[in-house]
Amino acid sequence: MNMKTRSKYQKLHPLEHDAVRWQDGFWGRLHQLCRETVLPSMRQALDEPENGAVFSNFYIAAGMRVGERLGTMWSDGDCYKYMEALTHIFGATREEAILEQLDELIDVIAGAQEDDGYISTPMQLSADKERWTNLHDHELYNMGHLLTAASVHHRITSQRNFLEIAIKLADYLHELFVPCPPDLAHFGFNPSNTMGSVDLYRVTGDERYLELAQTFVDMRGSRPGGKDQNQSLVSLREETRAVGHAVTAGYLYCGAADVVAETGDQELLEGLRRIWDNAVQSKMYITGGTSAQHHGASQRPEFGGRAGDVHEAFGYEYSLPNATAYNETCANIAHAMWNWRMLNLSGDAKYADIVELVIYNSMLSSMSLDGITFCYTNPLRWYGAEHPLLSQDAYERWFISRCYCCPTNTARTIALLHNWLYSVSDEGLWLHLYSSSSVTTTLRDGSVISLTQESDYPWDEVVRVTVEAAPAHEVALMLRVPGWCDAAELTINGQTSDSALKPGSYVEVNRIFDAGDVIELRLPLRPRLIKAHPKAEDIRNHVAVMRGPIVYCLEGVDLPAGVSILDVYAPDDMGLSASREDDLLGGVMAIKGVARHITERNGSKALYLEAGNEREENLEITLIPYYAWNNRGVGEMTVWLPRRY
Ligand code: FUB
Ligand code: ZN
Repeated sequence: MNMKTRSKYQKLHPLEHDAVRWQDGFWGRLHQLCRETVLPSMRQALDEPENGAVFSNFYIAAGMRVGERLGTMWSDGDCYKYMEALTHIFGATREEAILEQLDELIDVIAGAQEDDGYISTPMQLSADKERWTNLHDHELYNMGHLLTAASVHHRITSQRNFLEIAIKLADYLHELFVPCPPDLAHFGFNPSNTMGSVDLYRVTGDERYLELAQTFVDMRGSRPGGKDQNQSLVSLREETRAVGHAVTAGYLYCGAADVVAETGDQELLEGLRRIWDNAVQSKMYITGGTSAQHHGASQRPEFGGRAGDVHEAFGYEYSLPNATAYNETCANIAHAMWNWRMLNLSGDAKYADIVELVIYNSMLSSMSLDGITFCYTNPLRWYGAEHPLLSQDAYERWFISRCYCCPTNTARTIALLHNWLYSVSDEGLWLHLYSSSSVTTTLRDGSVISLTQESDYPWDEVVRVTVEAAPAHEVALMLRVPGWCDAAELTINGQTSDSALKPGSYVEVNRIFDAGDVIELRLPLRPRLIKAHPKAEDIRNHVAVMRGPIVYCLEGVDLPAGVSILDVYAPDDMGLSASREDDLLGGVMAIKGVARHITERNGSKALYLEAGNEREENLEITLIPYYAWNNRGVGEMTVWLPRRY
């Protein structure tokens, strides 16, 4: 076995799994919540018979319990994501009890695995189902998450118990898929299997698993009869658009980026870049959400529009409806995961901007502030108790659900986020995200650097980096200047740096550092009014408010009784200012300002009225971070406010 620490075609590389430790900051507090509340309560949910994901299936398949299959066909995959999250928490805490919980589950999973390596318990417990006959049985989704969870487990614990299960499974998959059976060409929905195969390749060094991952990528679009819904109509190498089911798309793009990192496949990378441009420039919500459609048709002019129906999917270019936005949490997280991979392939800060946008907004919005309940869709407007529910929408977040994919995805992303703060390259150490933490890592030349980062970002604008230990030679630190920040300032030991601080780039500080050196990056945070491309008709002539990476929203509960969000608009100057509210929503920076309130619509319920003659008055409003909405009961919410009534 030959654990790989470096992907040959990646510019930036991950740090050791234990290099970064959270301290008391925004993400440090969430990591603590994840450890103390989110995961223990999630374990209870995963033992609830009514939940969409359940551990009981493994016990039954292993012959350790008697009972019926419960949950969805993708239940196993969601259980593995929980185990992956727990493993990351073990990496941070080394708590024996976590290892024991994992070991117990791994023993059961080993017992559930078939002799030939196959494991997907919902299939194994369904006498009427046959392997590899229905895409929606989610076999590859379940297996892919196993491969990743086991690889992470081996990397962090050095144990082999989970890894052996993954190897046996991957050997089975290699034999089945690498010959490319034509009837399985488009098999794969939410294809975590490509990422999982590369993860296993990285911990074992076994080239067959990379070959398996390449096969999974190349299968798509390789035969007639593909569909946009699962990105099998056009091969990734020729693709120009982000289409179809947005989780399936995100996972596919992640897997392809992993293959590029190991093979340097430029044609595939070009495809991913084109898809990224299309997704980010015309199909992404301001929150980083990516799926505009619950159900619809794929827009594909080059096929005469006949690309088939889609659901839970990317929308048309510039079609970004608010109240009916789907924005599944898993899709948003997949988008962040893809951008994290593109960042490491290129070192381009535009990808880090999207990672940051998603994690603070359309990922965090999925979880209640107490870490116990979750949601699936993340719309940008809500009409309160009268909101017409579409598939998977809910009035309030829930503890269990018939589809439990999103909660475990959120938990594992919070649990692993310390891995996304930094990367190393031949040049030095890259700082992507800001939150109080400490890091000790080995640079590419074998020397060791230790830093602490102190910051109350995203509420506060100062990031203070103190060098704790550094090599006796020059080292480069690359600090990210976010794309939204046009007035960044940098000081080194109190002296203003004359380096260019271009928005959306990394500023390089290159010198021989001494212990005690302080680098201070100031990222001025002011409320910014954001407008959309004029083709985005749902939000044309609207504005949204952002401060740093945080998207704000207006909630009905913050309006005077009897005032509806529908009667509020944003005048040219709202006099917006931020204020720290320690008692609001767990402690947030709120934004206050003066909007206009239409006080009279002449009582008419008519769909159309002659414009004019509305009466209006000033209205003081308080905007809260979008991620914190729906924590104070069911009510109205909007991210976008019209410019004029
Ligand atoms: O496919 C299984 C789950 O249902 C996914 O995670 C969601 O995207 C939805 O398709
Ligand atoms: Zn989901």
